[in-house]
Amino acid sequence: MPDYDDQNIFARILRGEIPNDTVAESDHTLAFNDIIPQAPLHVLVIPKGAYVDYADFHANASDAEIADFHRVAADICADHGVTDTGFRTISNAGEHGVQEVPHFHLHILAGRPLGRMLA
Ligand code: D5M
Repeated sequence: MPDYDDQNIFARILRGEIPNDTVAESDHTLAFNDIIPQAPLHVLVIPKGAYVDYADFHANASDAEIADFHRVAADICADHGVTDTGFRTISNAGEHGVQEVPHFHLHILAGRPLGRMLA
């Protein structure tokens, strides 16, 4: 796994160097609208800590950070009323997962039929 790059765009958002469209914030977690939305609801949930990807976060974050992260993500789904109609969560990781921003994030997509993900 590569070292954490503290110049990645989500690190810069967390430092307040560039703006974001915040959806939710808690002690350990920030959620904001994706700048290139792929669905009517497209939120990115990120930990405030410096974790490269899904594996790094779940191996090295505290239980409090992990619980907080998933609580924020689940609350966003509930608050936007998509738990009945359905939604998709995705975390791209590494080269094969085609992760562009090397700060762990979860995509929440909802608001339209999303189709089958796997061909
Ligand atoms: O997806 C990275 C995602 O990050 C992609 O959907 C665009 C989004 N992005 C990039 N820059 C911004 C800013 N500044 N605000 C909001 N969203 C942004 P990945 O899973 O890494 O391929």
